Amino acid sequence: EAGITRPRGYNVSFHCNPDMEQHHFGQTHPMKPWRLTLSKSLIYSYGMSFAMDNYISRAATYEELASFHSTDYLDFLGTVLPEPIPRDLENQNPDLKFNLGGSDCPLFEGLYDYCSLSAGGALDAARKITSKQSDIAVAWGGGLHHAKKAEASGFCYINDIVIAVLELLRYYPRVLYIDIDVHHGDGVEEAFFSTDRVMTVSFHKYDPNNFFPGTGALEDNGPKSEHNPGAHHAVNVPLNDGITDEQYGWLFDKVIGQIVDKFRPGAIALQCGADSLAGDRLGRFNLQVQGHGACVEYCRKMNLPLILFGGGGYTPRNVARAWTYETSIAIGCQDKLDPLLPPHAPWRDHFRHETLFPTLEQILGEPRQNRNTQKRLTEIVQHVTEQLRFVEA
Ligand code: TV7
Ligand code: CA
Ligand code: ZN
Repeated sequence: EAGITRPRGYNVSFHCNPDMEQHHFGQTHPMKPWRLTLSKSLIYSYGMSFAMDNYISRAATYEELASFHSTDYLDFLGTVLPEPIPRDLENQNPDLKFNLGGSDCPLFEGLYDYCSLSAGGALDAARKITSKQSDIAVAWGGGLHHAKKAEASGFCYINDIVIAVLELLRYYPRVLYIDIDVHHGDGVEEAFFSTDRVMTVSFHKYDPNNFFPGTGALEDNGPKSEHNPGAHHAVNVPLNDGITDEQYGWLFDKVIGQIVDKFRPGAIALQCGADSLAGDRLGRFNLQVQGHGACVEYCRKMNLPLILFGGGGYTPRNVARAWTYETSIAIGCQDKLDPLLPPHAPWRDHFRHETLFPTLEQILGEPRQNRNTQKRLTEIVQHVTEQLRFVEA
């Protein structure tokens, strides 16, 4: 069988920086930057680096970070010292400056470097797209969708997505942002609340009282104040526990299909948070690697410039599976991958306790009870159809 070859006239770039992956949020914190190392070694073991342009991303500059974030916040982020002793686990002190230093957004060694490397990768990806050197640019170290202009939130300090989309907006009249992380993409939605040049779409688990961040109801479509061009340009797809590949794929087709037809974006930014997979430590859905990857395949088939961002994902071996599979979709070699993980690889230990012969696509974990009815999913699609009547083509 032929190996993985590079299709002519079609370029995928891969942006990462090993320095980013060395950082630690703390022993018990669910966010593990080394999942990026695990993903990358799996991607490389399949030989995919030969079919992509590989770049070590640089750190974003202060000025680049300031394209979205306030200088007060950046100055504090750049000078604040790591906390010597991790505080109480449930510490959500309301006095925290910029929401920094609680248990969700701890102050750790090298925090500013971690943040600027994440944003640097996203920005490098955006520039490869705008210079037309890449058709698809992959930045698994980005996707930190909760960060606000002057506030850290939900493991996110710098919103690399907003910074990258702002770069895309210098070249494209309209950009479509899609978010398949299990959490609501609130930071990106809010950043573009008052423009009709970005449409944001988030699929997420929604339970205002029991699931972070509690926003993203079906009816929340951007402030409907008078003369706000951004009204109707936020789409929310609130879901319940246990959604399956079949249902999610159906919804994704219906929702994104209509939006692309109406909004006609010049580029797509896709946040591929892997916490929407079954078996995720924080997630609630039943998506398999195939169902999660089908969203990437759907976007690739639109034949528009595309950036793939990472995001959440708290069961590292499943994150590595999904992002490896999705990198192969970007390249277009998904049908050539050996379903069995390559043996004797250094990362193999992480999969060992599952089964003797772990595969790329089969993830382990008890499926959750599916609490999504077809009736509700149809309602969601109808709401989006009605919402799009207010959007000008
Ligand atoms: C993009 N869920 C980020 C998702 C951010 C989710 C939350 C935790 C959590 C934090 C820990 C920890 C945890 C097992 C899970 C209201 C609280 C409840 C902290 C204990 N274990 C993304 C953010 C979310 C930190 N936060 O979308 C240290 O779970 O629900 C909350 C807030 C207060 C704080 N406590 C949780 O995927 C990247 N945090 C263990 C140690
Ligand atoms: Ca989401
Ligand atoms: Zn998430």
